[in-house]
Amino acid sequence: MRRAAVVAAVGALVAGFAVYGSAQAQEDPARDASGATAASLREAAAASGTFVGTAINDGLLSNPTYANIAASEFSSVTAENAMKWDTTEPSRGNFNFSGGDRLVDFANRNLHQVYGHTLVWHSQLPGWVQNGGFNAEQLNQVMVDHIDAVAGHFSGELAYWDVVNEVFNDDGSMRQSVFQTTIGTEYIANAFRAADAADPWANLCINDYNVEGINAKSDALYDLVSSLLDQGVPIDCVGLQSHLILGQVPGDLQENMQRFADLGLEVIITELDIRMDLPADSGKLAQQAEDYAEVVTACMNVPACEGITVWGISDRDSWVPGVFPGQGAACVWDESYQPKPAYDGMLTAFGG
Ligand code: G2I
Repeated sequence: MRRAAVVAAVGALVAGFAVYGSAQAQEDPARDASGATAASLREAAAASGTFVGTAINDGLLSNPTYANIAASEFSSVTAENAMKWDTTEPSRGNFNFSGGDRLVDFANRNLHQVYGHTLVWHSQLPGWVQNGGFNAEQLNQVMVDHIDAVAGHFSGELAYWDVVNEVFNDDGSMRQSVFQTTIGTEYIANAFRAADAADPWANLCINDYNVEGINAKSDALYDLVSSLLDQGVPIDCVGLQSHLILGQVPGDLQENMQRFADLGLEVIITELDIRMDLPADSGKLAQQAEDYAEVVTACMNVPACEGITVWGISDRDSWVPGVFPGQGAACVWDESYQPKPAYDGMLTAFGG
C-alpha cells in the first residue's frame, strides 16, 4: 500500500475523534441535509474516505487567519509554487527546499497529507534547463537528477507527486516543451520511473487542465496513460486540474473520471477553482455554489476519486485575476476570508 491510503485512513480516524492538531473547533457547525453536523470540509470529506486539500502559498502561513483555515478545513496541502523546478533547483545542482520543508512541517503539525507539485513542467522552468542546449541524453540526465534530488528529499513525506504536468496541447497533440522536442515522448515514462526510484511511497500522477470532460485532450491523456500502463510504467493517478468557468462544469465529468478509474488508476481533482466575470453578485455566487457541489458530487460518485484540492483558500490569494483580467472570485473564501456560498455547496455535497 502506498502512503496515501495510510494517510487517508489516519485522516478518517482522526476526523472521527474531531481532533485537529492546532486547529480550533468551529463555533458554528454547518448542518447537512440529513440533519447531521459537520464542523469542517475536512471532517465531511473524511467521513466518506475522501481528502479535501488546498494549494498553499507558504509565505502566507504567517497570517493566522489563513493558517487557521488551512489547518482546520483541509486534510491535504499542495505547494502552490514551492516545489516547482525554478524554486527547487534554480541553478544546476543547487537545491532549495526551504518553502517545501515549511509546508511539510505545517502539514505534519496539522495531520495533513502533502501533495507534491510538480517535478517536470514546461513552465516555471529555469533558463539553465530551458535554454541549456542539452542533447537528448544530457537533458534526460538533467531531468532524472532533478527528480532524484527533489523526490528523494521529500521521500516518505508526500502522499502524491504530480510527476509530469500539462504535457498536452488542447487539441490532444503533445506540447512542444523542451523535454518533448529534445527527448521525445519517452521523457514521460523516464520521469515516472525516476520518481518511483526516488520515492517509492508517493502515488505518482500525471496532471493537466481542460481534461475534465471527454474531449480531444482527455482522449489523448487516456491513450497515453493506457500505453504507460501497458509498458509497466509506475503510474498511479490522473490529476484533473479543474480550473473551471462559472456555469460550465462539464456534464460528462463523472463519466470521464470513471473511464480513468476503469484503468485501475486513482483520479484526483487537483486544482479546483471556478472563476466568473467580476463583479460577483448573489446570483453568480449561488451558481458557483452549485458548480462546486457538482464537482464534489461527481467525485463522490466515483470510488477511485480519492480527493479534491482547491487552488488557494481565498479570492485575495488566487492566481486568476492576474491571468484573466476582469475575472476572479474563483475560490471558496472571499477577499476577507469569509466562506462564500460555495463553502456550503461543497460541505453539503460531501455529505456532512
Ligand atoms: O496557473 C494556474 C495553475 C495551472 N496549473 C499548474 C499550477 O502550478 C498553476 O499554478 C500557478 C500558481 O497558482 C501561480 O502562483 O502557477 C503560476 C505560474 O505558472 C503561479 O504564478 C507565479 C507568477 O507567475 C510569478 O510571477 C510568481 O513569481 O507565481 C510566482 C510565485 O509567486
